Amino acid sequence: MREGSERFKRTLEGFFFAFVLFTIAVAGIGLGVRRWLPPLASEHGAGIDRMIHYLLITVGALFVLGHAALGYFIWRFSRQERVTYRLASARAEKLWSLVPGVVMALVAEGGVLLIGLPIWQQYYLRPAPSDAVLVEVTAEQFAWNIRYPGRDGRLGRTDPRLISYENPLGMDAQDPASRDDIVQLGVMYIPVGRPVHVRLRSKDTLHSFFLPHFRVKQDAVPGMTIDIWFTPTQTGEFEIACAELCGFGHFQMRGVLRVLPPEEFERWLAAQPTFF
Ligand SMILES: [Cu+2]
Repeated sequence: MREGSERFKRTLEGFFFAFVLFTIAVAGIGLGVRRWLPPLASEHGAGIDRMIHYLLITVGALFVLGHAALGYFIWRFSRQERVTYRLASARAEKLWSLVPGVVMALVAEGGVLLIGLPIWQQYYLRPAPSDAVLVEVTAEQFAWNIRYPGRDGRLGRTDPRLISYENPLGMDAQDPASRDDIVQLGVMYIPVGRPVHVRLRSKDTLHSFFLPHFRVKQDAVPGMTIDIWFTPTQTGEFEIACAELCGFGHFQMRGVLRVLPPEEFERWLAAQPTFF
């Protein structure tokens, strides 16, 4: 009698413990899906969110299932009087090795191929539309230099040898295309609803241009110009973050992104002084 109630108590404890862990896992997945990402403010970002949510839910479910199976085995076989073992047949062993592996590959990789590839194609493999707003973003320790091409729509020539305290981007004053270029430090203005074409560069080391609300994250690599584009869907003020540990001041490498209604953006742009 006494042994029976002891066993019952232990079983109850086991179930309680399993219930707590199960709740933490499921609540974690649920919270991740609903609260993890900041509110979405770009067009292609919906697809990226779909991909992240799909992976979080399916891989989360596999995680919970795997632990439920593990818990079951511990519960089931810890109740035996003696320690014994039973060899599985070669066939069962192969089957149980192969099937879960194939299922996991299908779930994870299948999702990446079906959901992820079209977004990848949309985000990276299409050139920016010709009506996109062109903005050059040059990262440096520890700031974001923003340059607009001005009325001619062309960014002027730059040369590292021309870089000085007064001319941080090394812009060439002799190039006519440079004359109307506009340079901002740390604050980037863009219009809502129009594609924005960012030409990303770096002056010194690796940085990563990160717009969390826009699901935009791209490394800036010295010596390379990397083109990305996205379409903002919300007006407001957002954060530009550096997502690459780039030195002692990395933590303060923040910029501000202001997304304005198109007319307001045009008015702002027209009011900016040119660099030269
Ligand atoms: Cu940085």
